[in-house]
Amino acid sequence: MTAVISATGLWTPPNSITNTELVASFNAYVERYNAEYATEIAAGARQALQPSSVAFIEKASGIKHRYALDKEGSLDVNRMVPRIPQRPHEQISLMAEVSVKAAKQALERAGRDPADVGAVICSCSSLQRPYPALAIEVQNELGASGFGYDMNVACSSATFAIQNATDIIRAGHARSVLVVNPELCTGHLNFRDRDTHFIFGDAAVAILVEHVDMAPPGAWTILGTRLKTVFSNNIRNDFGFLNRGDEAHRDDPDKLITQQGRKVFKEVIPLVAEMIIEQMATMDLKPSDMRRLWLHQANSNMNRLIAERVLGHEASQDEAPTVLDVYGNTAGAGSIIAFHHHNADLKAGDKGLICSFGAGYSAGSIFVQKAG
Ligand code: CO8
Repeated sequence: MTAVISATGLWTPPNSITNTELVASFNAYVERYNAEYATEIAAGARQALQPSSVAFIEKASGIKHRYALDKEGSLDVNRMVPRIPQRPHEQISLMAEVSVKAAKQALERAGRDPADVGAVICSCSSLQRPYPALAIEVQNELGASGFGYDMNVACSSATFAIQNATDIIRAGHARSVLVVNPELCTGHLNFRDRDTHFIFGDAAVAILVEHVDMAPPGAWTILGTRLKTVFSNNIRNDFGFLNRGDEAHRDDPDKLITQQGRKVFKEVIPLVAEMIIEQMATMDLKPSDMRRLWLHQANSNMNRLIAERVLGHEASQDEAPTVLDVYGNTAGAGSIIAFHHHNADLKAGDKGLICSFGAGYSAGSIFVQKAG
């Protein structure tokens, strides 16, 4: 056992949006759109938009609220995009700022001096710029040593980065690795799309992964990791620097997240459940050995079905805690938020699983055991 999770940190935006508020904004937009195009809609030349519903959202996803960077701009029917003023180069960039907030909490919880951190990985669904790497800005802001780099694996960004951190430690390149996972999902969410407008929220997490010799009290030993990817277009975002080469399509809806939710639901459940069960067999772990599952927070029905396949019975909230109702889907941060809020009560020797799944498709599992 080479590496441990020494501590985690969480940054949550100050404002939460309820389903009622979100649906009111969306339905006002629908009403206005349908009135504006009433003649074309009546002539069959254009499709009327359908309203959203709180009851559908709660039944289909389990989401009740989500935190948002800018509630007002996201809900303003004349805008429906968060207001995020551009910052001068001299000021810390937004994604680095929220990462640093989460990171400081993780470092403080571990009692770690930032100068002892030897590598920073910033891993998330969407990076606000290609370079310089946000991780290097975070490294600089904290006064960490060593090196930093960015990576992106959509909803599996945090778990893939935890495996990278473990590999860095195993190879001896650094002994203390800070993973930050800033997920400002409302920045790439289409608040005018009924199928996705309710799903995502904003948050940032930090995970301090360290050599076992440095483990503070309450650390979690990393017993094993596994990553899996299978290509799929069912969750896609085509935003990128090449878009400027085709002005006609630069602002098409596919430059924000689009997904075939039902297909994702059906295809990802078996993929993830099989991956976990196979790894448990390899590690000689029985379902009864698993004290808690901290699953990716995309959909409560998906989590119920995955947990049931892994444990062999319906999981209680204690066995597979949900934070989705309060946070919505925070992409890579979801399983870590669940872990952050729900690991302190476990005892030394208890085993659990942090598991992510999402676009790519990508899935990552990190088996952990509470150290003595
Ligand atoms: N209100 C009312 N009705 C609605 C709404 C709404 N808001 N939305 C859809 N409907 C309608 C549909 O149009 C459909 O109508 P009809 O039957 O007439 O065609 C009906 O409701 C049923 O629709 P669905 O079959 O789509 O409903 P589901 O029960 O499948 O629920 C979900 C939809 C909630 C999206 C569900 O399928 C789901 O959660 N799937 C899994 C999705 C998932 O796990 N995605 C992973 C995403 S995470 C990731 O990797 C992305 C990373 C990048 C982050 C980016 C942040 C912006």
